[in-house]
Amino acid sequence: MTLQGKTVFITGASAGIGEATAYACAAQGARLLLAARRLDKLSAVTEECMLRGAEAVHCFALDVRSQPQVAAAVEGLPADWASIDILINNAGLSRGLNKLYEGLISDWEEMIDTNVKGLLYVTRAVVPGMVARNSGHIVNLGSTAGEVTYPGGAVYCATKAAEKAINDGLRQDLLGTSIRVTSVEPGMVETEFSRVRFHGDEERAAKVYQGLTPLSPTDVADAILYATSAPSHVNVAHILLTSIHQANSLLFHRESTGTSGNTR
Ligand code: NDP
Ligand code: 8X3
Repeated sequence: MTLQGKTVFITGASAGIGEATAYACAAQGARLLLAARRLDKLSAVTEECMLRGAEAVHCFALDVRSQPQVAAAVEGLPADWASIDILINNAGLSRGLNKLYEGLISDWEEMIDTNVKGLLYVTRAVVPGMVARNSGHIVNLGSTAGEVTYPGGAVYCATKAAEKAINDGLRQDLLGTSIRVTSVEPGMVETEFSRVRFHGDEERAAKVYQGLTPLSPTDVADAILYATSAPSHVNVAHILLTSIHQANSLLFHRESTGTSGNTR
């Protein structure tokens, strides 16, 4: 199966994994609905998607933390964009790496509101249409962080453990329909993720990837395409992928120092 002519809705398409996934879908001739808060970045991604072969692109500013905004955006889609074939719930972030008892409450709120509640709001707005058409695929972005908790990451890890539970619960609730549900769970991917986590501290963010080869956003887009292009009777439930320099969310190997451990 290819994505030719399919309508694919990607949240968090202005950067990183969402952006790379938009390009991968564009190369297959998909119709792309792209959303994020930064419209200037989305406009640039839109242009690039058209150059790479997208059939059409409709982009719009969206903050997934606002349920009324999410509901209005999905309800207000132009008629020729209303039938979403694939939803990629990618918008998400981490904030801080503090010990739990020293964590910033505002960081916790932002992660939970985006990664858990935002994912739920978008799912709730889009999936009823899929059920009515008995057709669709939801891909959720999880993480190795949802498998194994690491120090300083309790709340981020909890949001990704929640993603896993929501992913599996949704698949159970859709049993008997033709709708598929997949969780893609990468280890470290070099994107804006660490810059966002450390509130713009570029130096600290760069250290996360020093001396090892992280996954690229394109590696993750490839995993998403694997799941979405499987035959229609195949539901890929989970894909967990890491770079060769990572065993799980607690264990990395830094070639520069020849050491392995949790040195995030
Ligand atoms: P980036 O920071 O590069 O991209 C995050 C995207 O999410 C941006 O497009 C951002 O757009 C969007 N976003 C953030 N908050 C909101 C919001 N409230 N409403 C709408 N869009 C929002 O990070 P990644 O590409 O790395 O992360 C994408 C997903 O992958 C996340 O769910 C992350 O948890 C997950 N992940 C990342 C890993 C990594 O190591 N990088 C590993 C495993 C999973 P904008 O700011 O314009 O709104
Ligand atoms: C992002 C990967 O290990 O930095 O989910 O939390 S990690």
